[in-house]
Amino acid sequence: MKKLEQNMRWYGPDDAVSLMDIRQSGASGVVTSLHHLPNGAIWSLEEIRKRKGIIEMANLTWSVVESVNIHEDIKRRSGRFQEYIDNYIQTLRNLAMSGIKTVCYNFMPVVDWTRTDLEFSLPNGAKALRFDKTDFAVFDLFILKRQSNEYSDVEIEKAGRRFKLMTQKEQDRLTGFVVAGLPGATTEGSKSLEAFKTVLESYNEIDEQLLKENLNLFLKDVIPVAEEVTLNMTIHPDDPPIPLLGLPRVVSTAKNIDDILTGVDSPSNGLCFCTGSFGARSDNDLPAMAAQFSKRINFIHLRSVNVEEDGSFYEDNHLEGSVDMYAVMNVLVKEQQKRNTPIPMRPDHGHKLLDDLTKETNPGYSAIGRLKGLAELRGLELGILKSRF
Ligand code: DNO
Repeated sequence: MKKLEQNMRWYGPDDAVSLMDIRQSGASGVVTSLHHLPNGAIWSLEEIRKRKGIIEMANLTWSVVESVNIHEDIKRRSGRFQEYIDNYIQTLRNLAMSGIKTVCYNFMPVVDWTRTDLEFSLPNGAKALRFDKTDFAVFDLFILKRQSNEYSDVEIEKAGRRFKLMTQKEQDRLTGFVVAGLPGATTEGSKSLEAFKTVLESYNEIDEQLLKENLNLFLKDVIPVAEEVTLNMTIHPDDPPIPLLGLPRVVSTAKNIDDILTGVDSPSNGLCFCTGSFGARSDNDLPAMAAQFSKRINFIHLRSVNVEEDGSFYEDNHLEGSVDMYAVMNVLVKEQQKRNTPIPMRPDHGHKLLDDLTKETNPGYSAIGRLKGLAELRGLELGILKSRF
C-alpha cells in the first residue's frame, strides 16, 4: 500500500507557521523556496544547503521547491532572457546536486495568483479566499483604469454601480487584496499601481500564441538539463485559469497541458496538479484530467473551490465544493500504486480557523486550516487505499 508523500508549504524562517508546527501536522516534508532571492538570480549551493540544513534539523525533508520563479523577461523573451534562462539552468543543477528532485513553477505573466478578498467570512466564522468577478472588474476598470474591451456592457454597468457604492477604504482594501498576489512583480520592483500598469503594458504585443511559444522555447532549453540531472519540473496551472487584465493564459485547460507535455516530451516535463486552480473553471473535468495526465503528475496541490454561476468562487472545505475530491483522489491513489517513489502532495490553502484568526500568516497558509485539510485528505486517501488496494 503506497501512500502519497504529505507535505506542507513553508515560507522560510520568517513564516509565522514554524517547522515545529508543521511537524505536528504529521507531514514528513516541506515545500519551500528561497523567497529572499530576486527572480532571475542563481541559487547558490551555499544558500540551498543552508536552507536544507534548517529543514533537516527539524527532522523534515525539503521535498519540493515551490517555486523557482520565471523572470518576466523569459516569459516575454525580451531583455536579458537568455541570461535568466542560463541562471535558471544553473539553479536547477545546484538544486539537483543538493538532492532536491522536484521543482514547481508557473508561467503566468505578471500576476501569480489573484483574489479579490483574502478575508471572506464563512457562515461558521472562518475566513477564506475569494475571487469575485464583479469586484475584479471594479479593480480593473475603475481603480487601475485599464483600457479594456474584455467586459460586456452588463459587466461594466454592474461594476460601475458597485464602484459608486464603495468607500475609499473599501477601494484600498480591494486593491491590497489584488496586488497581494504579485510576488513576481514585487521582487522585480513593481509595487505601485502605475508600475503595475507599466508591466502589464509590456505584454501588449504578446498574445496567447506567442506566450505558448515562449514557454515551449524555455522548456526546450531547460528540460534536457532537468532530465540529465533527474529532476522533475512541474508546471503549476494558472490561478484562476482565465485571462485577466488583458494578459494571455496558457496553462488553464486540458488542451493547454497536453500541448505543454507533448511539446517537450520528457518525463522531466511534468505537471503540478492543482485541483483548486483547475477547479475554478467549470469546463475542466478534474478526475478526467488527473487520469489523462497521471503519468506526468509529479506534484499535487489539493484544495476545493465553490464556483458560482458567473465564475466567481471562494475556497471551500477541502472535501466540499465544486471539486470531486474523492474522484480525484481515486485516480491519484491508483497512480501512486504504480510508482516506486511517493508523489509529493500538499493541502493547498486552508481557511483561517480558531487561533489562525488572530495570527498574521501568508494568504491561504494558516496552520490550523491547513492541518484540517491535510487530516481530511489523509483520511480520504487511507479510506480509498484500505477499501481498494
Ligand atoms: C498560491 C500558490 C502559487 C503557486 C505558484 C507556483 O497559493 O499556489 O503561489 O505557488 O503559482 O509557481
